[in-house]
Amino acid sequence: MKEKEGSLGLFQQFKFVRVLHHDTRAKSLYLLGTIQSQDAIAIIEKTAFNVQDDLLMNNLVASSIEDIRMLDKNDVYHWYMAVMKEDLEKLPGAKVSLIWPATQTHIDKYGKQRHRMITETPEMYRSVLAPYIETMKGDRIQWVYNILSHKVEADRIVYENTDPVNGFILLPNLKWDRTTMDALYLIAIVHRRDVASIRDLSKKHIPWLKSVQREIVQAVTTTYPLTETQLRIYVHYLPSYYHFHIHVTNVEHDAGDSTGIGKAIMLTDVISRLEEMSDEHSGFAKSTLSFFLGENSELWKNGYSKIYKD
Ligand code: G7M
Repeated sequence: MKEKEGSLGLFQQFKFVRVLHHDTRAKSLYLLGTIQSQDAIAIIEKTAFNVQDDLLMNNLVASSIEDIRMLDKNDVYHWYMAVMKEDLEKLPGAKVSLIWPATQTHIDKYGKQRHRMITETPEMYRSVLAPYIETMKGDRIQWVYNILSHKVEADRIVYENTDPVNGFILLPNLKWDRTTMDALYLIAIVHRRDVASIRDLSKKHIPWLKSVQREIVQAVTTTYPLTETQLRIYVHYLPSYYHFHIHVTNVEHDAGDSTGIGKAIMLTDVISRLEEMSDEHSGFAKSTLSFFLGENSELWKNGYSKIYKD
């Protein structure tokens, strides 16, 4: 088995503890384990088919089914089980991600949990979320700073505007296998550090947001065989990481909760809501925003559950 330097070593040391979550629809398994006595999370996800390329599809049907056996038939309906051919470079069967060392926040995030809808007023934001965001800066977003300083993932940058205020880096989301065009998933991480979430956006940010959106579209459509109307460009509220970033997916891609109501807001809608705000200093800090929240999260357990008390 060929693997990038060092990473297989780490995965080999993974000692299984328990299943955090099995998502049968997304065909993903979230496992808790340990590596060198520290918590680790392994995410194993079956890859999607690549249907972009007709040749590949011909090939897939003709030669990629290694073995097939009919289970049953009924009138015009026939069903089979099959073994697919796999190839680590061209046709990998699964994508594996490892989080190590994993924090309790990671474990809470990936474990199966029930959810709550929160209607967050500006006062609730100030008293509950804003102090929580302060605890989520620094180490928790080290991966973001590593990308912004070109320490990691630099060879995968799709586009960069290096301006410290207006600039951003566009690169593949770790959730993308980097080949399946129908599942294209990029993120744009801004260079500036004064916007943690949309709550920090106000009318003065409109020209900046518009230029970021324009540059994203330009970069994606010149790099990949996709047009502007095939892209879903959105932000999360709540995000998991409090440094402003924008999600870019192929509109065909089912990104699960990531595009769900109560979490995803289209960037164009963010911009037009700002445009509709009356005075010059208005922004999302003065809005009421709704989102869903996992019951395992600190924010629910030590924050909003105390307000809702049900
Ligand atoms: O919910 P939120 O908007 O905070 O989503 C953050 C996104 O960043 C998720 O879609 C993650 O898959 C993605 N992401 C998280 N990490 C830790 C990394 C990383 O290290 N590299 C890349 N390229 N994307 C990441």
